[in-house]
Amino acid sequence: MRTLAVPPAPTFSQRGFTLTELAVVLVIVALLIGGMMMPLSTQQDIAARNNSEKALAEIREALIGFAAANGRLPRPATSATDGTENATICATDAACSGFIPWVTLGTAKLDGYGKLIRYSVTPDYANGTISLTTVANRTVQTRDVAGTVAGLATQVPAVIFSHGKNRWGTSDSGTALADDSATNVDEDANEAGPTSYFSRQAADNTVTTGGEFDDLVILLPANLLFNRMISAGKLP
Ligand SMILES: [Ca+2]
Ligand SMILES: [Ca+2]
Repeated sequence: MRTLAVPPAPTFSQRGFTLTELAVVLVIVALLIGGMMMPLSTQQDIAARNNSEKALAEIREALIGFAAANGRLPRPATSATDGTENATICATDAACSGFIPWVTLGTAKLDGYGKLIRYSVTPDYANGTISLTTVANRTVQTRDVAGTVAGLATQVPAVIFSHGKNRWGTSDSGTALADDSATNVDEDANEAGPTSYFSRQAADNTVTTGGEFDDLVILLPANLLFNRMISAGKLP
């Protein structure tokens, strides 16, 4: 009769973590969390910028749709808290520069930073029916690599823009946000309008020519607007 040899029971050393080992683990965990937190804020900035760009593009489409239906562009919102189109005819360029009429258009009111989206439209494009000879007067400028101002587009019917994350803007409740800079002259120009705007490379450095800049500016070109209005049968 064979007997099976019973292997000896394994022995374990009853040993826990030393304080040094725990400290090392905690340091590693802290480093991992720190490493994840940094990109998280960067990711939020990227998401806010993407959301702003998306909102501006959708508004441009809605503006074209409004013109295709009405033969003209809408005037800006009545106020920061009333998103219906201003019922009063724009008597000046400044009167046709304000906030997007989000209720009339059925679009977003705010950019990715919770600020009201801005809108400036040539009065002749918003007060009456547009024709192929209606002259637009909004201008968009940029800066070349040397910082010199260069024309980007002239005779633009409308400009749609976000003040970006920093400096200027208006909150959802209608509170004006601080400029906070004496060097951001291109952003100051966007705030002031009413006919000339800047669209350029973002910069954090205050000594950059034109100053710090994080605004997002898109324009509605006349040719695009005409093309879509012709397709809709609103222009000959
Ligand atoms: Ca800004
Ligand atoms: Ca300023």
